[in-house]
Amino acid sequence: MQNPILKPGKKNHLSGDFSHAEVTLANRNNGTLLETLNYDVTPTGAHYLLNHFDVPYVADDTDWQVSIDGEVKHALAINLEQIKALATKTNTSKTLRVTLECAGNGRANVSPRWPSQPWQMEAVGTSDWHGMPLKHLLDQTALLTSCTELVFHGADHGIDSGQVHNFARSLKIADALHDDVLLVWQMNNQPLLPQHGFPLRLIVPGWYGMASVKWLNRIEAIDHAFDGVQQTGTYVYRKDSDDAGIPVTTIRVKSLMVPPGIPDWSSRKRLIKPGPVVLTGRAWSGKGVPISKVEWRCDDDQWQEATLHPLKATAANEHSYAWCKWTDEWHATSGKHILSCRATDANGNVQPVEPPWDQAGFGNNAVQTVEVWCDNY
Ligand SMILES: Nc1nc2c(c(=O)[nH]1)N[C@H]1C(S)=C(S)[C@@H](COP(=O)(O)O)O[C@H]1N2
Ligand SMILES: [Mo]
Repeated sequence: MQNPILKPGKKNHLSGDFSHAEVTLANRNNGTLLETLNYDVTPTGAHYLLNHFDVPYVADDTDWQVSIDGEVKHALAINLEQIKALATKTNTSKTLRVTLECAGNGRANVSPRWPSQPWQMEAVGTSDWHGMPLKHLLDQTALLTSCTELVFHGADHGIDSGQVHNFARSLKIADALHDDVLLVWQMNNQPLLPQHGFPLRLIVPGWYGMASVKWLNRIEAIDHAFDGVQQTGTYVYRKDSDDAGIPVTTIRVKSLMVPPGIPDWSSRKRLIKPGPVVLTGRAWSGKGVPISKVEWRCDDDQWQEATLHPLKATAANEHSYAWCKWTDEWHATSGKHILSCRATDANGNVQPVEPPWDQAGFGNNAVQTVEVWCDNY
């Protein structure tokens, strides 16, 4: 009998209730709590999580080694202590506040949906990531001119689409050598948590999360286009399975609202009292492009422009890749209402009202809707 894991059948879209497999994934990969959008930096334990396989057990980070091989003049194996020493010696340590979002965020709101991690809207978070620019480590190896891409390999191992592999993603040389692509060993001034890539990961600001490879232990310089499972088998915008598609890269403009009022425990439906209600949330886009406008509306009323509160950058920590806070006040009247918010970035990209179709539910940046009941409770 053929092993069904190694010989997977064709996947089909789902509608209706979540499947057992989707709930299993959701229990492993937590989303953020939308009320933590109040914090400029997401509390570390409330940052969303997306792990394809199992979290590798790393007892001790001192002997964690990264090998750099392939199209390089000097192949190298360097441990984390040596990487930190190099950052100190070359004075290249760097911290960036980065909003990370999973490319599959919003997948569960696309109908019919793809059987995968069933994110509704909560796969986003912002952290202060500390490490050093990748390019300074690559300086030590001298990339050959034949090198066109770098493949980043994680230590996690599993099966997807019938293929046994370690999680691995590539970047084109020009993207990988960008000043802001970091090798990271701290998240919010603490060593990385095991589930966030301890002891070493990549952070690719402005890109959807899949590019930021965790448990990084190998960098492979190659002279061709990488076609690993996580590069070409998935993370491609496709209309259907026959579509060659377009690779998923940088984050699309998006905003979220902290759901106002108080929740009902099991349904999560929300109750507010009539009168003034503070609305607040966050908005972000990819590639370091700032947010130029956030609007919100109640039901089908006119869109109202909210006040933006961009984070203040410091010399030690630029904030161009971090989300922007927005606030406004709403005068709530009795009855059931649907609140929505939508952001526009400095390039004029606006969130659509309907999810853009993608067969696997990637890049869904449609406006969030929050249902509230207004009553004198
Ligand atoms: N090695 C490895 N790196 C990985 C992943 C993974 O499963 N394995 N998941 C990726 C995806 S899809 C996302 S969205 C981010 C999530 O990072 P976080 O769990 O720290 O929020 O990590 C990326 N890096
Ligand atoms: Mo992701």
